[in-house]
Amino acid sequence: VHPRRVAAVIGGRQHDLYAAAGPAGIAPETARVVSSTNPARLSDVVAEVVLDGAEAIVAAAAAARAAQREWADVPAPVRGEVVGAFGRLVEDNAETLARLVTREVGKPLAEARGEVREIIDTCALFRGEGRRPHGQTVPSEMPDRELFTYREPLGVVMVITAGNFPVAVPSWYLVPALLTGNAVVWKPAEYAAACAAALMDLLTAAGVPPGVANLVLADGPATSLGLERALDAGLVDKVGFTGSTAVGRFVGALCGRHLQSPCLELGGKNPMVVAPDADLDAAVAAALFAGFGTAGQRCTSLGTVIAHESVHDAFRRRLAAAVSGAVLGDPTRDVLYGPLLDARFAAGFEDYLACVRDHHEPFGSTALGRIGPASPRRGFVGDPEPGLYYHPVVVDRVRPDDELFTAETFGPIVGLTTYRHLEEAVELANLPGYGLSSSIFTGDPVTVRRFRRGVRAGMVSVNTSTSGAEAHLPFGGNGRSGNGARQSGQWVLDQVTRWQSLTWELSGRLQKAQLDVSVP
Ligand code: UN1
Repeated sequence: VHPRRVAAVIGGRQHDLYAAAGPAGIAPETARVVSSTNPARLSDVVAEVVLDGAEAIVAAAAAARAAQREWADVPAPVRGEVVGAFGRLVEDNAETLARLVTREVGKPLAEARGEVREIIDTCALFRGEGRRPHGQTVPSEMPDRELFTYREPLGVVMVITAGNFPVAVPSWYLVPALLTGNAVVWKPAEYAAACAAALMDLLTAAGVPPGVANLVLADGPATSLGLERALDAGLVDKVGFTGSTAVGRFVGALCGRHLQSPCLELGGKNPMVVAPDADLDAAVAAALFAGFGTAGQRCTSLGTVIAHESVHDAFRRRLAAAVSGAVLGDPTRDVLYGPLLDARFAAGFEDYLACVRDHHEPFGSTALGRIGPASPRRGFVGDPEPGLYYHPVVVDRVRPDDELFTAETFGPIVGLTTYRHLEEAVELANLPGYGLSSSIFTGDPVTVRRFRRGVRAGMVSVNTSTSGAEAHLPFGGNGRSGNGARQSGQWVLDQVTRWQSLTWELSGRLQKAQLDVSVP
């Protein structure tokens, strides 16, 4: 299979390195080509990716600005039909798209299919929302006066996404932003560029006009410079960012200087509390999926299990058995997890393994580090050698001052610690400073309520996994996990629209609010 060449799409036209100068007048020498490879077989180049410089981001934002007004004038129900058509196209191409996700980022096929399903669900929701972006009628304090509210698009939304959910998470931003009449510039992760190009093709085929959706590929420094210039030039009205806390801080500061509040979806160190009355088998099944599914590379992945000391030993024993019995490997097969996303993520994960080697009590696996001929694993399917496969690790007795307790590791590693009283469990759950997802295993409603109210997480699960939120619930976090913005469902509308009020005087006189109010 020849690798696909992926280049920016600006104003509806492909910007290719070998074109003399791109459609946006971008000089070809500012671009360079990198490969996006299959993490399960590194010799398999999925895409050749043309990375542009900062000027491509500015050009894309300008193209979006030019196209947005006309798009906003398309009636909302008609924009809803475009979103509906996009959902149908995703459905018609679901298997191809899922296989591409698996090939490019190594996600097991079943999960990739689920990810594609999440786009279809999002489109189903927002297709209907095209007929429902309701404003309000508000009573006036004076006679013969009408008050209304309207939702208006923001203008240009810049979307910057990670590659662990290369198609679903971008659609959480793109679909509602487009539905409400915004134009978008999307900068996906370069190691997921083929997935991005496929999604972009489907948006175009669904009838999103040229310039209304633009795709740019750029590395971190070019993206931040381009974003800064586009903000300076007044070409971006909102930034949606999914990625690390460190980059989120940077994006937040940049937007703050332009008096903008971005939608930040950052990391997590998601806790699972196992109470004394917990169903331990259910808790182990959830810990296995949440901690090791997607190779621990979801922002909602389980970080630390906080088990009551009375159940710690039993839980530890069962989790160890479940982890060592898990089937890993080739993501096209029926496995718990496949390779890590990309070489950079593997290198980052190795750093955490180094601190496990030095300080901790690992168990649940026979080895630490990369799975390969020198470090084989029972229950591995496929050929481990050419892929970025890692042993699963559980580390017992993590303490609050351990790096592992606070850092988002983004790999197949789970910490275990104990508590005595629920207050202590809540404190440990909040201690790393994140606040994305959390879960508790108990049958006691009073315990659930106390945990829910005490934990900072935007998402709380009871008797189930920290990961795997449904696509129509508010998704997002606080603290190191984000700025309180919520995605998904109707809540995301507040991220992509602004409220406008209308005061309509019908009395023919000047009636002054607060001053001309007569209360009998
Ligand atoms: C992410 O990792 O950025 O709740 C999103 C979940 C998925 C989304 C994860 N629906 O685990």
